[in-house]
Amino acid sequence: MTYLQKILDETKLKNPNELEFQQAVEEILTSIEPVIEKNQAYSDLKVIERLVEPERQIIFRVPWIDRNGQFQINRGFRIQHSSAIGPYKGGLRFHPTVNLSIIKFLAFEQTFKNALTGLSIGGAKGGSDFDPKGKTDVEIMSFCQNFMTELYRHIGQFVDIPAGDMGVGEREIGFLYGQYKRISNTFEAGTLTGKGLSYGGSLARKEATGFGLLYFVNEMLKSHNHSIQGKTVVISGSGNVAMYACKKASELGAKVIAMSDSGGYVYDKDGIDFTAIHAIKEIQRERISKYLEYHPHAEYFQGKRIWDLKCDIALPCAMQNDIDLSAATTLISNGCIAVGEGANMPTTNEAIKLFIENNVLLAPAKAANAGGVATSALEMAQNSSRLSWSFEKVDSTLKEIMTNIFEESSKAASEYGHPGNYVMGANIAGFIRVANAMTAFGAV
Ligand code: NDP
Ligand code: 2IT
Repeated sequence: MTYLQKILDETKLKNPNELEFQQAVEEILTSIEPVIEKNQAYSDLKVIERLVEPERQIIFRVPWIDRNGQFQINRGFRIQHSSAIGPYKGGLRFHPTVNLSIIKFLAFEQTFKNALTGLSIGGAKGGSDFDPKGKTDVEIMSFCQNFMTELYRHIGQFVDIPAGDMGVGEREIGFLYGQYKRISNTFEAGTLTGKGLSYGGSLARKEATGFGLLYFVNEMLKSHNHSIQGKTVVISGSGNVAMYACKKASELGAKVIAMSDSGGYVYDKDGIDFTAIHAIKEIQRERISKYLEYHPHAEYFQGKRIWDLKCDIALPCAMQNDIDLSAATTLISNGCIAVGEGANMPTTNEAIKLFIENNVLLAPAKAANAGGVATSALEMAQNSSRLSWSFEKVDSTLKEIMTNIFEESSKAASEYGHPGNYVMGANIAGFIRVANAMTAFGAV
């Protein structure tokens, strides 16, 4: 049995019910074999054994009061995975499916993603099994305040900097920051990112993940002599990432024909209208089926799989494990040439393998969706300097960072014998940065 296989087996035994965490670890460990072979110090210093164990795991009770005056109890998490290259950094997810396995996989991924940005940020993730759907603003506020009442003692601008993820956007960050400010008696803006513009937020943070995804995908297509112009795109989800991916894809000349939410998908042969999606999702917080009120010629398919549509480019921007082997098989037989992962771990390991065997270009999540966290780090830089950058400055820096991430992933893939395999390239490039810092610190 190989050294890495042994670590993987032990990790599975030690975390028996955590399938998502196991999957994320497996994806990295199967990529880094050539790196371990070349550098004995990583195994001597047990870098991988250390990385499969988060530095700190915090689980807490969140009591809050609903609109009927009843007590509700949820579970809160913060996994501080690695502080090797900077303070812990990563989003908060509020979704009923949240559990320890999901937050651990997200924190693990975040460490390597953050390393790829080239910025000084470690990896973390947090969240709760709280379901924001159907809740009033006052309920959301009550939950966020009670969540922060525990979380505040574990975070800080030089310690751990949370941000948004599924179910956590500007409204929630406002409630969370307000409570942090109140109980810590500081205005330490760099403690949370994704803030509103009036109290330290950054222009273009909202757009950053979706825009960054398209900058990466565009670089990837160009380097394989494809143009994004005129390509047909299907996007799963219609939240923060999906929405701004749609906007940038259209701006670059592609045609987005379908988007979804957890209820179903809309298909618009004329191209999805970003303004309508934005109004329905970001402003009204409504279901995507409402798109038909704006564009009656469009079609809504309840409970149907969006990946059955024929497209050139698939952009999964919703949940983990959205594209399984069967969806990947359909996409390939329909002629899909590229997949850009806006969501975290949206493709199963079996589906990744199939895409690569079939020469489908795969932009892996930890590289392709790193624009969000990179722009969070730009928000922190603005907070530290007490300055606010223009939209153009943030956007052009984001574009530069995404281009660098593409080039680094591409270079690492070629250097280790797998040109064009950006999954391996991103895993290797991210791993090396973290591993070198850990090696420098010795046994910590
Ligand atoms: P949002 O909460 O804004 O949006 C999530 C979207 O996914 C919603 O449209 C939601 O629909 C949809 N969705 C959820 N479950 C399903 C499902 N089973 N089938 C189809 N659609 C579904 O979250 P974000 O856009 O912020 O996050 C999306 C993904 O991107 C996540 O994987 C997240 O980890 C990742 N990500 C986010 C970043 C960020 O900066 N926000 C940065 C990097 C990655 P519904 O409303 O019906 O639940
Ligand atoms: O998955 C992610 O990278 C995010 N949800 C963004 C994290 C951040 O700190 O901006």
